[in-house]
Amino acid sequence: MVSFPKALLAVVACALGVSAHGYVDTLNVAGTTYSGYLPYNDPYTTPAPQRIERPIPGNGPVTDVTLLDIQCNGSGGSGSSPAALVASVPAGGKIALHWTAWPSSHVGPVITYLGKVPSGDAVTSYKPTGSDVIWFKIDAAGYENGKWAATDILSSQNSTWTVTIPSSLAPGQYIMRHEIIALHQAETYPGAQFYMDCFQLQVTGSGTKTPESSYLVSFPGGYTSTTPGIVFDVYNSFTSYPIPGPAVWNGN
Ligand SMILES: *[C@@H]1O[C@H](CO)[C@@H](O)[C@H](O)[C@H]1NC(C)=O
Ligand SMILES: *[C@@H]1O[C@H](CO)[C@@H](O)[C@H](O)[C@H]1NC(C)=O
Ligand SMILES: [Cu+2]
Repeated sequence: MVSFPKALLAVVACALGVSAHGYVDTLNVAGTTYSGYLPYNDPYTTPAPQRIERPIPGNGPVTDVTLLDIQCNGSGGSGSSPAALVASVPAGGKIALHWTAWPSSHVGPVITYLGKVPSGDAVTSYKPTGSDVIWFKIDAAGYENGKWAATDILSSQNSTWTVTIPSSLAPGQYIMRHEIIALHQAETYPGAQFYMDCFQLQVTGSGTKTPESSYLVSFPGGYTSTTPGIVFDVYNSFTSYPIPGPAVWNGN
């Protein structure tokens, strides 16, 4: 039997078409189920379904970390458009995100950020610019005990990733940026594939905290071609993986 290098197999799997990648198709926010934005249905449905998720052009990745599309996808470098709806979640509440079929070749981390909407703006109209330093990490998993978060762990959890809104978080409107970084072609830059979905949240409760500036990044800006973990060779031996971006904010 002919054997192919694993890297080549991953490229072939990716070229097989739309079914090869993924996005969040459904999510549960503190007990209420919502559909994600469905890129192959919503644009063709009249009237257009109202979502809590900002539109994405398809199920493919962004690979250029300098584009505004690295925030929430969008298309053509212009970034995301706001969605009509907002989901309510109490500080301390859970959000379970279900991904469509995810190829086992697409190993990598699963990372979730929140971005606070500036006072005076509404999440249903706010378009963060590339210099808005608002994004902080609330959850991140990479490679632990020989398992990758985006493949081994996600598939063992019914393709569902659950994040907890920090219980100390101050109420207000936030954009939640949930992403998988697929590393199967990340030996050079550009190569890592960024699959992100952004959801509009109203956080309720009596929290009083927001992270200090050392936890905050902009997108673009939060990742560069030289950020550890953006270039990474998953086909050579390694024992750990540096998850890109700022430290996870622990709520203090
Ligand atoms: C992200 O954007 C790119 C380029 O605009 C597009 O090809 C791709 O399908 C999008 N990915 C997702 C997950 O929507
Ligand atoms: C897996 O997730 C889907 C989507 O949320 C859900 O409809 C299904 O019931 C789940 N299956 C199990 C076994 O939990
Ligand atoms: Cu792919």
